[in-house]
Amino acid sequence: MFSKKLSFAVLLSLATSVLSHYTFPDLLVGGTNTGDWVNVRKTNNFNSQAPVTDVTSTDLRCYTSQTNAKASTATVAAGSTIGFQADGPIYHPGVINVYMAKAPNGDASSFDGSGNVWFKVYQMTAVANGQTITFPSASMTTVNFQIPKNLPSGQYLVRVEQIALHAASTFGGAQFYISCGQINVTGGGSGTPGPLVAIPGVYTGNEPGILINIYYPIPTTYIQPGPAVWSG
Ligand SMILES: *[C@@H]1O[C@H](CO)[C@@H](O)[C@H](O)[C@H]1NC(C)=O
Ligand SMILES: [Cu+2]
Repeated sequence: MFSKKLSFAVLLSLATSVLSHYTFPDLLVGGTNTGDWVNVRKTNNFNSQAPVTDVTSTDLRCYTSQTNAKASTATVAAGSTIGFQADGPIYHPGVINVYMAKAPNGDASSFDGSGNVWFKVYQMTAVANGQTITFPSASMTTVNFQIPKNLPSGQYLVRVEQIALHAASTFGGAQFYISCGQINVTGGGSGTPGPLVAIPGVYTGNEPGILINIYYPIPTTYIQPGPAVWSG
């Protein structure tokens, strides 16, 4: 009886670990979920939910090399809070970044996000206090952030990334869960967002916040990958 229960528990946990990947298919605008893959470009992993692990791949950008998806563009006010919603709990311990890039021709739908065009608008890092390291994003389902008030009006790609770190102790082990939304920012200002980075290009995979064993020895500090947040 006991061993039967035990093996069921083991099976259940294996099943859970297979099913526990996730995607970010939804945009939250004005507190409303606008639907799956409506304002977010449908990613290659819409079925498998499998992550990107090669930081040099073009799929690190929007993960749409197979779908070639475009989305419709949501209008949002500068200074307002929007978000991404995952299709399940953001299960793996890790950290979050949100980047934006302005469509140079004013049209987010036709913008591929190439070039030194991405700036960071939000991050949720790990908290290391010398004894423990914790990951505030773990088990959340939404990532909310503010569109900087001084951001110039216009159309942008907005890209969420959760970097899952449970297997990050070997090179290429960190898992990137990514998607790109399309937004039309209105009522903006005259700020100059930066620093600007290319995606891929922003990471080598050797960053101390990407190539890291989060279990042993327990890290006493954590360095968030990517540039500083531009808050306008
Ligand atoms: C973006 O917002 C501007 C200003 O409100 C509006 O004129 C334009 O039609 C919007 N474009 C899209 C694609 O929503
Ligand atoms: Cu997973």
